[in-house]
Amino acid sequence: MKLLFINGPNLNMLGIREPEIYGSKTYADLVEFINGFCKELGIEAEIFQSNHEGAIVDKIQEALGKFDGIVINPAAYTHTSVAILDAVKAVGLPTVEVHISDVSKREGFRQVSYIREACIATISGQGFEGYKTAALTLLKELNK
Ligand code: CA2
Repeated sequence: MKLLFINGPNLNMLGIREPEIYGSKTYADLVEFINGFCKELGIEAEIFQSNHEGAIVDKIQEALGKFDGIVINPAAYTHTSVAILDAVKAVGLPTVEVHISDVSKREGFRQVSYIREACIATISGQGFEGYKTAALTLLKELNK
């Protein structure tokens, strides 16, 4: 099973500010956490982060034929990007949306998700653990 993990803008800044919202762990800690549970679960993982919408669209397109599913935290692009929504629809790979914070309890603009309609599930407010929940959701779906 090969999963692509995509992280959007500013997630590389985790742990540097706003620890009350995103925790005090860094992006390197997140990468270590994802690699750790993937090894445990026998998942082959690639982890990608970009601050650029087009780079994320390119990465989603390149996933076709290479990966079985996608876990994506589009960060701020969640709330703005039709291009990322269209890319996920175009490749048709099972995709789970994940957010570290509980976006449903935050500002109104964070409660809007363009990508959600193309995803099999949304995991929000579980911190880093949400990435594992997302991967397990994909495993279940792919083993059906
Ligand atoms: O909760 C999440 O995972 C988010 O996707 C994180 C995004 C935010 O724009 C979404 O609404 C919810 C932000 C990514 C990280 O932003 C930082 C801000 C300050 C300090 C460090 C990171």
